[in-house]
Amino acid sequence: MKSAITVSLVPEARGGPFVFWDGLEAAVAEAARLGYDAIEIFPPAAAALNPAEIKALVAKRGLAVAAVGTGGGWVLHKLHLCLPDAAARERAKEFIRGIIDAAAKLGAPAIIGSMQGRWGDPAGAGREQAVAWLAEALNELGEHAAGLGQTLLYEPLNRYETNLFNRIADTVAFLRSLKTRNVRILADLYHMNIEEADLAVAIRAGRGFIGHVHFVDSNRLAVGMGHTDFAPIVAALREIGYAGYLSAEAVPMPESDTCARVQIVGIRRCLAEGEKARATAPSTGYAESMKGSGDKTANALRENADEMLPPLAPADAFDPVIEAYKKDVDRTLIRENLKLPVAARLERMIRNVRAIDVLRRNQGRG
Ligand code: LER
Ligand code: MN
Repeated sequence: MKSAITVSLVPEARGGPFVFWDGLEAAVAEAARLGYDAIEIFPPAAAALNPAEIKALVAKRGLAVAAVGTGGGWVLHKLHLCLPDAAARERAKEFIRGIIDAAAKLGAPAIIGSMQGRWGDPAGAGREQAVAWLAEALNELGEHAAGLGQTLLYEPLNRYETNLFNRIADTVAFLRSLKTRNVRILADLYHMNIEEADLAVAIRAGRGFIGHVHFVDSNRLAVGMGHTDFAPIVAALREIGYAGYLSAEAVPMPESDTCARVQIVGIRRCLAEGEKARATAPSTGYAESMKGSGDKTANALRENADEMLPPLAPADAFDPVIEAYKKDVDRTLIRENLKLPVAARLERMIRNVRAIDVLRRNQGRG
């Protein structure tokens, strides 16, 4: 499984669950620096994406594009696939089609989340009619994506965001009823935490259908900041052979940088601990710090994130030669070193620098 992190290019969506907000270039640089595999983009529209530029930008940092959201059509234009007006539904499809095209050029699938809409709202169709419209749209758009060599992602949302499909098992049954075989499920752990009785059971029910995962804690914060038990979830994903992205569609608390750092540590630990390991999402100290409030909470979390992560390279440090060199390096010593607390690592480093200094001086004498 691979890691991804979200970047929103839609200022109007502020407050939404996207980690980075300061443009693609900054997001890609920071994601690469932290060791993510990919970014997931939330654009205002297809026209805001320049596939050639984005491809070059991510390739330069060794990243990929995991997926592209279509929710800008809802946030900015109040479009969705179950609107009673046929012309408005057509505009919604057109909006999504544009993003499918741009995403395909980036080697990524498009996501239908909030653009699925809901029934009965306002003075809209009944459930049966709305589901028929949704099915028609997914058949059309799913086949359009297939023609470009991409799947289309459909995301069941929680009951406060849609009244169409809220649970994985119901979504599987719905997708089985479609003519297209090209629509996959986006399993968002935040929505699932609200709707499913057991997240691991729900994931198993999605076998063969899950194509993307929004991997966040119970409160939609970074992994380790809530109370989700990640071990059975990761075990279930492994069991169904899921090899896609675990994408951070998280609320950037206490701010983007700390959220991104806590999340990557969380993903690594979840994946490293394996199936048999106890259900330990990383302890960020967040739960304890919640006994305090405001700045105290945020500061405790920042400090913990610093403790948890190995020191970071400077932002401009990506160098393909170094990356190639690193592939041949024995990492055992580095890993052992990283297990030590920061102070002990610093002490070792000072000792080594002193030893090198002595060697140099002795060389000078010889
Ligand atoms: C989109 O991925 C999502 O999860 C929704 O909650 C956005 O409204
Ligand atoms: Mn989501």
